[in-house]
Amino acid sequence: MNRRNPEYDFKWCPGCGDFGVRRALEQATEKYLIETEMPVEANVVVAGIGCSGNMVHLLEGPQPYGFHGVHGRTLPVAMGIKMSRPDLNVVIAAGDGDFLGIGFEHVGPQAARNLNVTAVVMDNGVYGLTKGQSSPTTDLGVITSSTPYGKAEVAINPLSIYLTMGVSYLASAMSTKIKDMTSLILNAMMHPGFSVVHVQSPCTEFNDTYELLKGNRKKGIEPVAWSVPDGHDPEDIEAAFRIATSDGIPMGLLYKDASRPTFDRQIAGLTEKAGAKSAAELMESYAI
Ligand SMILES: Cc1ncc(C[n+]2csc(CCOP(=O)(O)OP(=O)(O)O)c2C)c(N)n1
Ligand SMILES: [Mg+2]
Repeated sequence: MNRRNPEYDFKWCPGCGDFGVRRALEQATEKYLIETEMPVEANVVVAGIGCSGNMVHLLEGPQPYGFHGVHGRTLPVAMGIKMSRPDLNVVIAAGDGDFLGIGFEHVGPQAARNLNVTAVVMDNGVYGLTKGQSSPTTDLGVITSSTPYGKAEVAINPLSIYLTMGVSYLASAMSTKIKDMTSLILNAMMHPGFSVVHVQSPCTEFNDTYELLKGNRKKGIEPVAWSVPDGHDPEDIEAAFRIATSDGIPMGLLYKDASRPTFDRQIAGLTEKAGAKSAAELMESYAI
């Protein structure tokens, strides 16, 4: 519940990083509407299941359409929407478990297709909604409700995986840095192709990583998060890989390739080539 939307209870815990992501997504959407002169109804938020899934309920009054699908299937739903209505701005809001656990198999194919959608992945390194089981981004040794003696696997590196799979716009952000996140999300929306903004969005209840990410000088804790250097060329994929595989978590724009054709364009070209078939021709094509 908040001042702008007293009807809806967001069901996020105090201090949850997702509040910051919501603010950035709201602001990026508002700016996108101004820049593109599109109506708010031309925007769709597709959410997965999890605390992050609450993102479908964004603004009070006129707001993007929201599609709250099933766990791990934001990408197939987003693909369905984008292929039937390529004119819409489709934004995915998913958790680390949703996008990189149960839904992981969809990332590679959509990156290869360069599906023209934006995925905002809210990474809290845990399955927050179901009360704290480990996720693919939980660090080795962390005690969670599903790993009571410590997690046995190392955390995956989502940034290098996205690059390997061919995501054509990749940014990394922190939920407390709303201004940076807003511009990274806005640029992702404007990008022609599959864009991912991977956000560190800590869970105060089950995996509070604020101090780890931001550091604490008094306690001698160095921050894990660091900024992508100003001189980084986001079109240089090797440099992007070097950044993605460095120690800690880089923040900023890692990679951007706006030259690849998008999937909707590609399919429109093929449809034109194939031409329309009559019902009789279609029936004939099924005959053995
Ligand atoms: C098919 C299916 N399996 C399991 C669940 C239970 N479930 C709901 S949310 C969730 C994990 C969510 O984790 P994440 O995507 O990281 O989101 P968070 O809550 O941390 O934002 C699970 C396992 C489900 N709803 N559907
Ligand atoms: Mg999570």
